[in-house]
Amino acid sequence: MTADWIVAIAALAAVITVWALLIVHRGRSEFYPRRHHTRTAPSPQVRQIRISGSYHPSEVHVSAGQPTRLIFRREETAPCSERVVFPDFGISLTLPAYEDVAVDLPASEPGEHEFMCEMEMLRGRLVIDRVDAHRASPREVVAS
Ligand SMILES: [Cu+2]
Repeated sequence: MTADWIVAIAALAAVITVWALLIVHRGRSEFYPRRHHTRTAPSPQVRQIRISGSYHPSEVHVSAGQPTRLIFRREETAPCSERVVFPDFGISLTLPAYEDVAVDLPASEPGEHEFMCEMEMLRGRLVIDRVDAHRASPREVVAS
């Protein structure tokens, strides 16, 4: 009678131990790849630029050290704005009218980069701010 109880409790303890080990193992294998994934593919900082006679806004600020996605939307059919060129990044893209076109730029050092139409009549400027300068902006202080 007593021996039966000891066997039953030992069996139960073994089942609980295996179950606990499985949960810990599953938790680990799910947790680590997810962290790794967010580190290799950080989400870009997104800015929208509307084109109608000129770039709106014509000056776009982003933070250094983070990839950037600029979404151009050409709200006109004037052929002048058909292409946007980023000479510093070696990018030249056709912008179909009334469509969103994403321009992905790598994480960069602080600095300024012009963008323009093919004939250089429309001009815009991408300003990459130092991260601490960006943090000190009034909007960020209010948000924190
Ligand atoms: Cu032009």
